[in-house]
Amino acid sequence: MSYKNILLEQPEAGIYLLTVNRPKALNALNSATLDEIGAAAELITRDSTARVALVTGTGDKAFVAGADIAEMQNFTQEEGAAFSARGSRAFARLEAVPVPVIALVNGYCLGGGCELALACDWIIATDRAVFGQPEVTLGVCAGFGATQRLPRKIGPSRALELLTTGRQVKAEEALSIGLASAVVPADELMQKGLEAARSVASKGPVAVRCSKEAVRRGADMELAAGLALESELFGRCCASADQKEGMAAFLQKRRANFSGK
Ligand code: DAK
Repeated sequence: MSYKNILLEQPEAGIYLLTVNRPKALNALNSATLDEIGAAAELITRDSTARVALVTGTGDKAFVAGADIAEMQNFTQEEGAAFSARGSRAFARLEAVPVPVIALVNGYCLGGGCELALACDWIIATDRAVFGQPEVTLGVCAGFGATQRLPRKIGPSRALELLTTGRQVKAEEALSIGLASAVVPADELMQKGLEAARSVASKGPVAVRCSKEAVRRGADMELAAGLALESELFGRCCASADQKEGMAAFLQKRRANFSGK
């Protein structure tokens, strides 16, 4: 598939970089962009050599300023529901990517943009980042997952406050409420993102994938079932060449050379 609204690159082996690329509309998400994000997520999922992915937006003004208001303006009920389902499908595909996906948030991260970041595994923001769910200002509720993912991330009270006031949250507050995992100077975002990506990519690939599977699937389970899942995945790691190599390397006081098998 060729992309018109996103860029999909591999800056280094095993590291994908997905950039939403509609700078004239502050990278707003229209239907085509949502489909392309979903397709890119599928491609990364199918690539057994993928180790980690970064998601960002073109320019230093916005990560993504929301769903495309121009496209949504005259939606009927059916069209609105279909658009919401389209975004949810794309973000579910992103969330299901089996390797860690890190959002690099540069500037405005509003509405559907915040929902895109929430579908990633963690968020690195610049000190100029601004988060928010301003949908109610436009007369709609969130439609790409924020009513579900935001409360799971920052708790129902804080989520409802943001979802019903549309209040914007600056980077430091995003960090303090656990929405962002780190805040970095604006000109260091890509460097810090790549450092995080390299750190993930250097670890045992089977173990990294099992860690994500345990956390993601476990989030919807009762504790006992989640712990059983973890045990099963730990066993899977022990059947891997990566585990033999990682532990041999430790005992031989050398760096592990993982095969991802
Ligand atoms: N959609 C389309 N175009 C956008 C946009 C957006 N979300 N945000 C910005 N733009 C466009 C502007 O229209 C402008 O275009 P031109 O006039 O140059 O052609 C260009 O980007 C630059 O924006 P500004 O001139 O406004 O730039 P400023 O620096 O003055 O302001 C801003 C930046 C981010 C504060 C402002 O652009 C802004 O407030 N943007 C809208 C932010 C927002 O409300 N985002 C949430 C969108 S609603 C659902 C499905 C989905 C959703 C909800 C329900 N269902 C089906 C139920 C999701 C909804 C949303 O995400």
